[in-house]
Amino acid sequence: MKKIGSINNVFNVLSDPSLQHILILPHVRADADALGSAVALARGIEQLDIKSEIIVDEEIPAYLKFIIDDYPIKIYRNNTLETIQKPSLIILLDHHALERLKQRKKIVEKFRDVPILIIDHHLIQAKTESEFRKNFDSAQTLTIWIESERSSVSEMISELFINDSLKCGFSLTRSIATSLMGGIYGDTGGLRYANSGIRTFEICASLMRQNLAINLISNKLFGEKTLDQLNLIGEVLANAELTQNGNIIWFVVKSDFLDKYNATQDDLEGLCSQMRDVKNIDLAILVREISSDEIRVNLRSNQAIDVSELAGKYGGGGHARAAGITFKGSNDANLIVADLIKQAEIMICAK
Ligand SMILES: [Mn+2]
Repeated sequence: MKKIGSINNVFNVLSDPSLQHILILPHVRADADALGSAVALARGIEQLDIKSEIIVDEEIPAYLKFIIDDYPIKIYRNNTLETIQKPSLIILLDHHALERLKQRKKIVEKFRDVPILIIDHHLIQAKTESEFRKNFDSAQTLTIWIESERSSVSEMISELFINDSLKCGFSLTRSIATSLMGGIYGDTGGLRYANSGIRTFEICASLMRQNLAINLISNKLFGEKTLDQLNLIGEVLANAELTQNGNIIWFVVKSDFLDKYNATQDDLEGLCSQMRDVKNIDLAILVREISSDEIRVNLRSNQAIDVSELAGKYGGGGHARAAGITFKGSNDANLIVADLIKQAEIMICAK
């Protein structure tokens, strides 16, 4: 399914005068889009004199600090569950599955009677809305706005600020516009990917009226790499392997590889997209050994293959051109690659 609900659902929920405190939960390993949309939405909600709170799973990566612009984001700790105040609404942002909250899933489970609002742009595996709703506790009121053809959730949240006919009371500031533009840029690779539509450009034009420093946003997201990071990319590209047809490129990042370059998993963001930049590549696969019992796979593609469908075969998901999978338990990275390539080749041939 590509779409459930509409922006009007969000408007109706946010206009409820009894709202006092809204909790915003972006997906685990929050990226530019998840954080940009969360901070913009939180600031918009505060303009309505409603308290808002963002809780994430891990520290904010340094290169995304500009998107936060000093907004006080809370990081989930051992005592969070005991100390957290009961919200009047929980918003799931840039995802639509409780599993993508990781440890914060416990918050939703604790507040079973608190309504949930979902705002997302990922493809929906369920065939119907009622099938989708079965993934949630039936006691919980669920309001949904999912549009999988949107470039980013930041694009969707922008509508709340710039769509005058809505009259939601949000007003755009330079700080909010920077967060939103950062989110849109993050998910579209700087407006280069196929997910950038006419509406994306119209929204970017509206955001630019806030005198955004687009060069600084680009630099933070795509530039400003240390020499170690660039050397790491160099080694990945020098050693990446190609299938016989030359249309699938892949690389396995072992845990000791990162130590060599003083790198962290954050430094691998965007790397799979760079592998896709190789000419005539239909699919790029980056396999990362996170720990002895976790392997994470990034998939990037061109029109030859829908990687959200490929990821779906392994319990992962995402978008047509960018998706991911997490394998838990002890797995052999090379066997995972071999199987992914086999499945991908079948899908590419069938097209
Ligand atoms: Mn996104």
